[in-house]
Amino acid sequence: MHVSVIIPAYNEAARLPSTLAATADYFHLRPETFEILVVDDGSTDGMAAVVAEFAALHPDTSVQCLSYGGNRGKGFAVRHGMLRAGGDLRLFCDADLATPAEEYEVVLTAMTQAGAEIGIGSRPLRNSHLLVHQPWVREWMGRGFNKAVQLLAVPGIADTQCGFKLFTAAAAQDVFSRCRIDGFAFDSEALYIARRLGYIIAEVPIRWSHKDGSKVSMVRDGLQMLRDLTTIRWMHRTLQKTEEKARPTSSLHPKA
Ligand SMILES: Nc1nc2c(ncn2[C@@H]2O[C@H](COP(=O)(O)OP(=O)(O)O)[C@@H](O)[C@H]2O)c(=O)[nH]1
Ligand SMILES: [Mg+2]
Repeated sequence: MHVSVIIPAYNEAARLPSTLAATADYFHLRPETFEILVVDDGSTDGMAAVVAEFAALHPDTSVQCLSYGGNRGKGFAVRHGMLRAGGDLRLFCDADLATPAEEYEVVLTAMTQAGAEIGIGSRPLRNSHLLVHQPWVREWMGRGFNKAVQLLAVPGIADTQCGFKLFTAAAAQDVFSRCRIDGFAFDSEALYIARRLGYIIAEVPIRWSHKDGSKVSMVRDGLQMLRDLTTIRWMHRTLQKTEEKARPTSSLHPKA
């Protein structure tokens, strides 16, 4: 089994060295082989050089920085990484490791038990462990956004926004090749498409700590997220009719 860890990153030169080290240390202890793909979302802080330096210092670790120039948004960055990754399993996680890399195993186990192709970290579940909360305004806005998500795109998922999601290769390919939202509402779009295609999603309680240094603007990004959310069902309205099929099989959970 080969795992791709995709880190969408915008001006994360300061946070990346410790994130890369923690991720590599964790995966070196696991039985899977792994690669780390940092997707440079148009950073201007010398981040690519930081990744190159890490790679040079750690020849035993496969670390690459994928760049395309320009700041396209987290959704674009995750999609770019997911579609270029080579892993049988593809994880995306935030550059600040608000969800520690160790939660990979928790999500994978839950996914396997549920027979799911997608496992998503979730903060508001009873067994989730929020070590450090977000500022209350942000937490409150997150809850409000989730109500809108439930209404407009994916009912029944308590937290679509956690930056820690694991996909089988087939699910990643199927879902992200259809995603179009470039901004922070991309998670809801991906889960909406996944449901339409019949994939099973396991929502998994994880450990999570708020990290300072968020670059999300509550007003500008929040409004854009709401706008994008309202387009999801319309944008993918033909999906069910033309492409819904029997639940796809995956290498992780072969049907036979
Ligand atoms: N703010 C921001 N983050 C981006 C962008 N593109 C990719 N990211 C990454 O998205 C992840 C989440 O960003 P962060 O600022 O920690 O958001 P928060 O924790 O939700 O407040 C990080 O890994 C960012 O580097 C972008 O255009 N803006
Ligand atoms: Mg963060």
